[in-house]
Amino acid sequence: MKPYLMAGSLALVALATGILAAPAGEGKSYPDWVGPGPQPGLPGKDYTPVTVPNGSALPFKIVDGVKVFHLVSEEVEHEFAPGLKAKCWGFNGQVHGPVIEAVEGDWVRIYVTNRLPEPTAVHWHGVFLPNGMDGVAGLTQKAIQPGETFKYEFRFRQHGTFMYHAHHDEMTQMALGSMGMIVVHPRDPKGPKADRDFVYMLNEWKVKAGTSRPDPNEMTEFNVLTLNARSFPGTAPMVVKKGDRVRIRIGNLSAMEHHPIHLHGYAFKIVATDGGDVAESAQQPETTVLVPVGSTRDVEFVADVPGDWAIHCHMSHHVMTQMGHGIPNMIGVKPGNLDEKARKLLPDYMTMGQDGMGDMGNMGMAVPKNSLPMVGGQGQFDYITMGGMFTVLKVRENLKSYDEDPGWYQNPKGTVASPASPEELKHDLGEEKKSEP
Ligand SMILES: [Cu+2]
Repeated sequence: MKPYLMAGSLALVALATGILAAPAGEGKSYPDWVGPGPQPGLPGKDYTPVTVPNGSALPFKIVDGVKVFHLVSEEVEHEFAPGLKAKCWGFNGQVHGPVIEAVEGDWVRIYVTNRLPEPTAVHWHGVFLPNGMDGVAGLTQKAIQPGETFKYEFRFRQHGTFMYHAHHDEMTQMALGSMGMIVVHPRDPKGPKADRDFVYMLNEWKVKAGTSRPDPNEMTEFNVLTLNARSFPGTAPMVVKKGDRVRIRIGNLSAMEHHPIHLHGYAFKIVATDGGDVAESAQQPETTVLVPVGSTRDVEFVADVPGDWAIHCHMSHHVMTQMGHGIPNMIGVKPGNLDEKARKLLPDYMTMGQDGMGDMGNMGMAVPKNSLPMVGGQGQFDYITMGGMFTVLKVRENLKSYDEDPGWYQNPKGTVASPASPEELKHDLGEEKKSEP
């Protein structure tokens, strides 16, 4: 008997005798999850397919009613943002791997080919499955040797947002990017359907400026913080129409840190975790969702206010990039003509920090080859002094296509913060215009 059938038969017996409860919040059991059967999720798909900014969903074939996927674990030359590339470990030529998308009830067969220089295994994080399909090398299966292809098969008997990741030499393989997201749409959806369904994986890396291999030994000083393995200004915006119901699914497989992801201009509700749906009565309104390491969070809101709304990790060092670390603190230092003198020897020299660090992004100073400046990218009004885990939610009233970046938001007249006039200062604050200092 195949191991999964054996495990499944035990589960059947357990279900019949009431030992094994149905998954919390599901309200029903799936006694048919032990083997291939009818595929209720396959025909009419009453769901909005996922949108993966800077990524994609994994194509599949249907063979005898089974959704067949193929993941290839391999080294990939990956670009974090224009200017910084590194040799990472991903799947199917991408970092991170493509999103596995299915419908609750689908029977899936996932082949995993190992093209890494060392053994691996793939774990399906959060998914209820037979023990032998859990993907923990050594514990539940033999490791997949370089050149080998293993077969995993199980039925998705839950819906939700899950993850997959290497579960062998985890510290190295995950630090190099061996991970991806899994989205299982409900078979019987309840509540309003999302018009836009975005998926993000959060991660943190140590890539020393000027090098091209992420360092898996790092425990504290991560200097490349990513949304779907991209760092702003390398992150694609989320484009939505005014009035869209937006779902954002966020997973975190960073080595060490949790990320509080903050959305401007809106409050959302946390509707699900990788443990299941959150009961409506327990959905608190929030503007920031903390996504702990090894967890997913789904948030939902209706995008009813047009604009270019920032969404970013609220840890201020997580919206920095490589050059924001290990530099001397020069705030308050009066450099006098030091720069002028130094430039005679080093034409690009510039003392950092007389005005904070905001001058580091656009100063045009030579940064080491293959590295990113400390922060940012050009915005509509000025330089944006955030990088790393930062992107923009673009909400538009008139939108031709979700696939096109609609450009910067054209604010209605009189709705942009601007310099105060002498008349306004006098009228509201009683201040006379002072002469320049
Ligand atoms: Cu963070």
